[in-house]
Amino acid sequence: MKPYPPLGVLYICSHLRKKGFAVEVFDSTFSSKEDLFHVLRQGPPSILGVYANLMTRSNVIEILKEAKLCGWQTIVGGPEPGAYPDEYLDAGADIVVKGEGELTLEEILRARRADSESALDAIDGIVFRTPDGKTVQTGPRALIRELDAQPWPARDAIDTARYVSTWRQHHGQGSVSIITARGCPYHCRWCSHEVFGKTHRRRDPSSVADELAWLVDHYHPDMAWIADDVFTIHHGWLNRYAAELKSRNLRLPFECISRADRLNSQVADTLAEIGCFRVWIGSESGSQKILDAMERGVTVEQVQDAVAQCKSRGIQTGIFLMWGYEGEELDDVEATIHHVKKTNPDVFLTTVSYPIKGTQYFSEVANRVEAFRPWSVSSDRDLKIKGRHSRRFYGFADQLLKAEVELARLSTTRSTDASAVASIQVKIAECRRNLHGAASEIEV
Ligand code: B12
Repeated sequence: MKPYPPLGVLYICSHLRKKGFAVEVFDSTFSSKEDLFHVLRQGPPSILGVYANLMTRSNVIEILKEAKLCGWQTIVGGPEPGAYPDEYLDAGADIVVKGEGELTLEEILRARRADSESALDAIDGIVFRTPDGKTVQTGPRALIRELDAQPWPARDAIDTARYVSTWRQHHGQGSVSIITARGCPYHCRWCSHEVFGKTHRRRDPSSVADELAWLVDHYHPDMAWIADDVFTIHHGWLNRYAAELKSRNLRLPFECISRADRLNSQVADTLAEIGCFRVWIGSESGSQKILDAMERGVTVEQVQDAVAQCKSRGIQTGIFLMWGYEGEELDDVEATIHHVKKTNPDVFLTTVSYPIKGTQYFSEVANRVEAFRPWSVSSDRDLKIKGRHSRRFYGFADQLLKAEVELARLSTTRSTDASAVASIQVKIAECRRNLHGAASEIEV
């Protein structure tokens, strides 16, 4: 119940509409697969584009199958299909789009309009099969040169107001989302760069401020989420954006994601000034050895400092942590626990690392990766990495982390209840025993 509109699809929609194509968006957030199938069956069949990421794979495959049965031509895009083109073609996609979708789809639709089958060869950024079953992958799609020349996402193509009201109904505050940039130039080995590569393009700060003002006028939100990979990456841009907001007297509370090395006291001041109430930071591990193995490009101390800078300005902090990266052993788990206690963010979220196809991490563990279930009904999250600690081990690590942080927080409150402390201490001892006991369990 914290839904956000699919901005990538809405960007494609506004682009194609501007170029004169008739586009409708079926938004699955407030709908069901049956509703979609009803639309597909009703027809008349035309061209269906489907967004896929690693979590939506099995649903997308069902949709492709149904669409083919009803006579639709199918195109699939988003961050996952480019990493598995053959599998998506086998599953019923006529064309897999790699990278940004706007220009590629425009060219595909033009070719379809001209009924020119052979023209597909000349379209960059796609994978398709010839009538004799040969897979063809065309050249790489160049990135859109000027983001500011693109229309804003077609929020009118879906029921955007319902997203805001759903937020308000469940959390007391209505939220909208907005993107100020595309792509992340950093090299973290586990991160998927399938769509934008390791590039970074920013929008003009005045255009972003205009879009935010428009969102406020149209949807009356109480807050916003900036869905960039690293919102504070460019400090000069941030200052210009802050000036644009000030000149419009616009201050909508927002949350965003950043990197510890792109946050400092001045950035934290600016964030607080323009309404940032929460920053999410990828912390990943409290062990420098593991951060270096990830090529994260950040130190443990930078994370601690960035969280402190934000907290001292009243900005809440959330950190992401990852268990089970290559080389992580008991000492590293303990280092992470120590780090989270010392950093004391408002929220911390943990995941057991999983190799996303197309990343350096995936290549590194590829010869040890095994799927539990067939590709079409699983995701890269389900991949087993042979030789790594067991799922149970990471479960105990998680329990220990939570118990240790709870104790650390209890000790800082004035009226500490001695019996509560004693019971957490017992729990910590048990978690640590379990963790050490499971240290020899290896995924086989
Ligand atoms: C915002 C976001 C979220 C939000 C999504 C809310 C929303 N509805 O927008 C939340 C927090 C919910 C989320 C969750 C998850 N996310 Co996320 N998320 C992002 C993020 C930061 C921005 C997405 C975005 O708006 N991008 C901007 C638009 C313009 O780009 P785009 O969506 O990719 O669209 C372009 C192309 O892909 C293409 N395209 C898109 N759709 C289509 C359709 C067709 C037919 C065609 C031809 C082309 C096409 O054209 C678009 C315009 O150029 C991306 C990273 C990123 N910067 O993209 C990660 C990202 C998409 N997330 C990712 C992951 C792994 C997840 C989770 C699995 C995390 C988890 N462990 O739970 C979950 C999955 C949730 C789910 N069920 O889908 C990965 C996906 C990797 C992969 N290979 O699939 C990404 C790429 C991050 C990363 N670098 O690893 N995420």
